[in-house]
Amino acid sequence: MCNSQLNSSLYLTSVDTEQQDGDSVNLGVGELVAVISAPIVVLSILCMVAFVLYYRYQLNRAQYHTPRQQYEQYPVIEPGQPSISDLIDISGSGSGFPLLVQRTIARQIQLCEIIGKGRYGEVWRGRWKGESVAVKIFSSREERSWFREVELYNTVMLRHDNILGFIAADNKDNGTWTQLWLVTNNHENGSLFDYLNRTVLSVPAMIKLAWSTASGLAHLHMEILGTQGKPAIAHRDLKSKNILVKNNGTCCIADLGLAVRHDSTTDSVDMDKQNNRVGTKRYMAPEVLEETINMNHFESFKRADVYAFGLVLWEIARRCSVGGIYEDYQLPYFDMVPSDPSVEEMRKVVCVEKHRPALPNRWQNVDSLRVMGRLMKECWYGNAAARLTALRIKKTLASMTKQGDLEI
Ligand SMILES: *[C@@H]1O[C@H](CO)[C@@H](O)[C@H](O)[C@H]1NC(C)=O
Ligand SMILES: *[C@@H]1O[C@H](CO)[C@@H](O)[C@H](O)[C@H]1NC(C)=O
Ligand SMILES: *[C@@H]1O[C@H](CO)[C@@H](O)[C@H](O)[C@H]1NC(C)=O
Ligand SMILES: CC(=O)N[C@H]1CO[C@H](CO)[C@@H](O)[C@@H]1O
Repeated sequence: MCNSQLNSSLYLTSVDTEQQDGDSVNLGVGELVAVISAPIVVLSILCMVAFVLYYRYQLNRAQYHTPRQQYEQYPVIEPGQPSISDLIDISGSGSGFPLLVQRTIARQIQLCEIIGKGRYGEVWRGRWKGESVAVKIFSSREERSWFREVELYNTVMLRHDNILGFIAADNKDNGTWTQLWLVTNNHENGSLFDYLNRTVLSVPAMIKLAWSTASGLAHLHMEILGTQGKPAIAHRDLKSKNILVKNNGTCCIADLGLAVRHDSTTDSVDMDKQNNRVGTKRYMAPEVLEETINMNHFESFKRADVYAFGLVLWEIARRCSVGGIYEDYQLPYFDMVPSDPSVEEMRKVVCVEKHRPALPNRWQNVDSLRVMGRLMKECWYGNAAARLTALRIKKTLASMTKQGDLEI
């Protein structure tokens, strides 16, 4: 009822007054034009800006996913679709999944808890569609390690029981910060280093750990020809912290951030010159400590791996209980160098004084431990060419599996 009081004459009067003044009427029209056209001009400019921005955004998106066509033939994962093992069957190649699939997986992962931390970055336990996965998040300093590891997994047929299973890699860039992810299988029992520290082994359990690790190393070192083949690869940072223990007591080798491949056609080593990382000093072979290793000769790197593997065998064998007797867990050279030793400290012990980890006397009285002792000594020779090959070690340990069970 508000309008019932409205006086129409009052309204008309005001209009009349305006019309009586000629100047003010002219001004009114000019203002009217300005008032109507200004928003239209502003609005159309806004529309044009919005259109240009949207177009550029679309263009960016397209570039981000390039080359798009290349991916289209691959399965893209929808919710409720295949599990990781299904995908492994689909990709079938033994190397990584298609890159877009990897990115899709990585972006669907929920991080749950941190399970490891180090110079390299952090390791998280994550979940992907109900499956437990491990997510290694590299520090930006370790970008080359991430790059190298992803490159190896994506180009080489590496799928093997005793090499950590690769699922996906992703680099998320939020403008100021690049997060580098490597998603792999998760093994609840953690690294061999942690496992040995808290577990005492039976003879068969010892052989299982040693044999499976040797099997992984032999697979890395071996060149396989053909379409499903792989070049020979040397690890260059083998140690108990880079080996994981699976649920059934076998091991798998992890961390290929320093690995090199052999190009057998040119007999060259594809060393990543931009990566400044070096192996772990405690596990460095004498020729690496003395810098006499021939970096152009691929065989040299395999021999340095075998030296480090010998040290791992020693760590494992100490934890093997026979008649209730075993040694406590220790890192190699624990009694000869400080923690976090320098290259110079290691060189003095390993090259100058020619020390090697001591073999406990009790090992002489048990067949399997005597064989283990002999194997590690043959991995430790100062003369790299005299060392055993990973395949030889694997075969010796495999033959022990049968005898080992009889012995206890
Ligand atoms: C990017 O991520 C880093 C680490 O998570 C964070 O500190 C930084 O604030 C983020 N920057 C932007 C622009 O979101
Ligand atoms: C351990 O599990 C793997 C599958 O994860 C299987 O292939 C292998 O045969 C098992 N090894 C032993 C000794 O049980
Ligand atoms: C073994 O584990 C204990 C407890 O976590 C730790 O204090 C010790 O340093 C570990 N041993 C070695 C050799 O690192
Ligand atoms: C080989 C081994 O010790 N596996 C163990 C890994 O951890 C799970 C859960 O803690 C145990 O059930 C397994 O026996």
